[in-house]
Amino acid sequence: MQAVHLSRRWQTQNWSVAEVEALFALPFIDLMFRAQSVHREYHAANKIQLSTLLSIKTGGCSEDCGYCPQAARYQTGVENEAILDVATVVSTAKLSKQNGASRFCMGAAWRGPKQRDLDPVLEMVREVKALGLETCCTLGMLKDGQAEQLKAAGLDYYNHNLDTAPEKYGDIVTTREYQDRLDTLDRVRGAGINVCCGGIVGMGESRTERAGLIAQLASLDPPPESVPINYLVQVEGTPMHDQLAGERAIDWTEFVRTIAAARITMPNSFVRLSAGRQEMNEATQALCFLAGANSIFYGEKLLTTGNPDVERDRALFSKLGITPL
Ligand code: SAM
Ligand code: DTB
Ligand code: SF4
Repeated sequence: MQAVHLSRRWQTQNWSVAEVEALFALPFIDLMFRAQSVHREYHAANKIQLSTLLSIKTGGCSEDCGYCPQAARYQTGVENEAILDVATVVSTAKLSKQNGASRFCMGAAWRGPKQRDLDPVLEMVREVKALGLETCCTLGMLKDGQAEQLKAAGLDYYNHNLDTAPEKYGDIVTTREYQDRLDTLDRVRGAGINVCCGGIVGMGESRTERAGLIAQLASLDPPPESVPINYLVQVEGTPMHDQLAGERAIDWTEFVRTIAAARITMPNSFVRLSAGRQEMNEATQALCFLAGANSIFYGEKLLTTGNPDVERDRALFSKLGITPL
């Protein structure tokens, strides 16, 4: 019962980087046990939430995020597409509901939306919500008043990631600051929208920097309701391509440890095993679930890159006795 008692106390604690690093330093089995103990206290042990992603505006982005296939400045082969029409988005959302998703996440390759961009998105949110799905958007930085408009349209979650530790951030993105991201998160929170905020593992960061990302996320007040942990999808043409090659490769245990650290430090949050599942074997995914991941992206595509198809995920869930939330 000691672990149960401690986890309650942790919930209200600000996590220092050193404290999160101490979690990473635990023997793997001890860390798994601790994460699973916290997980069972706060969540149904064998239930996983399913979100489906759709890119509603693809490519041609002005930003320089070093991991991103949609940045206009990198030659990645992603074809630019103007914003989808509302009917296409709604019919895709209907299909994902039929497949069992409970949340529909609409992503756009913008630095941030202009008002003329936001208007059709508001309509999409209204119509997707009317289908009985939870709604999520990821549109980049928000200006004053935009989060309120999204809330009024029925937006449940806004995704905006911190991506990495503050001290690593400048190596990955130069066209906006860490503080810009925190400001957008404040606007989302202030409008009463649930926050979905996480980061990427495998961009050449150190363990201290991985711990730094988790400490930042856990110290948001309150912590994000949803925490996507992405394993870098290496796309040719982006500066981060080959980041996981040779000496810089990170071991699968390190990714699982990051999930466990997120679970322990943010006990109430849904931790999403996000991008990178297609490159991951089933055993590693199962360990991520054991470490406390209780949400995935579901459907054969993320935004521009692949994700396991629905049949494969159904088979994995069946092997593990997991059911969708
Ligand atoms: N343009 C908006 C923005 O940047 O906030 C929304 C879309 S952006 C693609 C959403 C998030 O996807 C990024 O913040 C990043 O964490 C994640 N992402 C993008 N490319 C990725 C990749 N190659 N591997 C893993 N995650 C990635
Ligand atoms: C998040 O943290 N991961 C998703 C979602 N939020 C928008 C995006 C992953 C994108 C992977 C690369 C691609 O498909 O373009
Ligand atoms: Fe643009 Fe978002 Fe990609 Fe950055 S992550 S380049 S802002 S689409």
